[in-house]
Amino acid sequence: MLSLTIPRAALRSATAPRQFAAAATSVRYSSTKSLAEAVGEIVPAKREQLARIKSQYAEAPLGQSNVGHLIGGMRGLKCMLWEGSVLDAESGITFHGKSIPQCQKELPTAKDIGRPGDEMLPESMLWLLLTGKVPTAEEAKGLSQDLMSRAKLPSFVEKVIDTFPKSLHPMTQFSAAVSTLNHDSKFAAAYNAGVKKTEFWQPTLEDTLDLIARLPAIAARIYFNVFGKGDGKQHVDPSMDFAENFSHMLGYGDKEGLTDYLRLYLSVHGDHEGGNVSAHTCHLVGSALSDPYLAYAASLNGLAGPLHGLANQEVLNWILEVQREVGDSPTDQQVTDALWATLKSGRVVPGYGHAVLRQPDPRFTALYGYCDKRAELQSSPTVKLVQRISQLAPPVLKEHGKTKNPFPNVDAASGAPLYTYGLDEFKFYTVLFGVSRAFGALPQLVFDRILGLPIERPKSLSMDALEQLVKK
Ligand code: FAM
Repeated sequence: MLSLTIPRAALRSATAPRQFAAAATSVRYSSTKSLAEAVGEIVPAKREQLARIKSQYAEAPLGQSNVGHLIGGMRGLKCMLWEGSVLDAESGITFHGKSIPQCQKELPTAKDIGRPGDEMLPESMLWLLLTGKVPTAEEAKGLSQDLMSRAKLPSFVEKVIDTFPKSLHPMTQFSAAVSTLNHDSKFAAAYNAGVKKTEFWQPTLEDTLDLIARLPAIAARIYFNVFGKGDGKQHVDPSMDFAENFSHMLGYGDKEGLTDYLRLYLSVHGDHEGGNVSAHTCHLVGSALSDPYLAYAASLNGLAGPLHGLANQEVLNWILEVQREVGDSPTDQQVTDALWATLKSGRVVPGYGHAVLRQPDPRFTALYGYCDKRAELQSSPTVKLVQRISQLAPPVLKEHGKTKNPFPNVDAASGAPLYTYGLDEFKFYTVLFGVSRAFGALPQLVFDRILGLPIERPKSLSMDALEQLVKK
């Protein structure tokens, strides 16, 4: 059992101790474990497993890489370690072996920690991703309160955000603000003070928790500055959970349906194995031992691309375009015509297709399921149109014949409930995805450092060098 001997203040100090002798978290609740203690418990087994794999299987082939991989975005190439989740083309995502419906059944919910709401807590998902174990309700609550105790932004970061022009895309503001938080990185301070490599994971975990805790305040400040909603102030109520506080900061605290939706949204968007652009970027940049703030800011820049996270903004834009064209009660033919018009104009249908999945995305199914449970969403024309398109688009995309997966992905469903609840500034939607992706990308940085994974450095070739090689 690890003892909690390092005060948080010492971790903040630029002269961090040479050794992180203990997992560090000052917040402890009754007799439950802190997350740092729970992670500390799995460290020896994880290291043993890697040592075993290395000694027994280092030369075992994982399939061949070929020229198609090199010029085709490395699709399907098995070349990354990622602990939190694995994505199967047919059955979708599992988090340490648990599907989304299993997580919905097993992970502590808002109600389990005494808050109004039925959805699993993103805090519970974070615990699962970092430890492989389902937390007890007390552990989930303890983690929630720990995060709330770390949520305050340094005032200089608020000032930096306030200097951004309103016209600067919220994702650019978000990534820039996250970068500035590295001023207080405990990992960077500990590294500079000479902490041992085997102990890198501890200040990385501290930064991970600090960063996740502060993302809502950054997002809410940007939301207030750009769209004038919420109050931009950081009122954190320690009795509330992460999503509830976030919802209040954004100005939607009175909307229980939106708050509960945010819990589900943040939980299912967190981790989607390692190869997607945002997750991979965090791991890549972190492999240079850049601190978690720098690694995650880079990740957000990848998430801001329209083929990745920005697709949720694109979807809503496009849905409203279609809605304007076909009205609130369209015929199937009108919707099908609108889909063909998009494809014939050379655009992609946003929210459809996936680089790995070959079935409807289980994240889509979970968010769609939420709409089915709430009367206010069932009656929304925007939600109805999203549901209609999810039935009509797959045959159109199959007939179009290009995409390998004609089914909806998570972004097809995520925006319409937000829109219906009044969070209708869809330029902000990818920021919500960005708050969530931290729950998956940052835990892997902790694993990277538990395992002492090396700097990432694959081999590239010029076309001339490639031709010389294959013609030999
Ligand atoms: N509409 C029209 N064409 C599509 C399409 C779509 N939704 N999805 C794929 N295609 C096309 C694709 O552009 C490509 O055409 P070219 O050969 O002319 O380049 C062809 O079908 C083969 O692509 P693929 O192998 O099926 O997909 P990729 O693995 O290359 O790309 C996606 C995967 C997700 C980038 C792609 O399906 C797409 O652009 N979808 C729309 C944007 C979107 O929803 N992105 C969000 C993905 C989401 F899961 C996330 O990351 N948040």
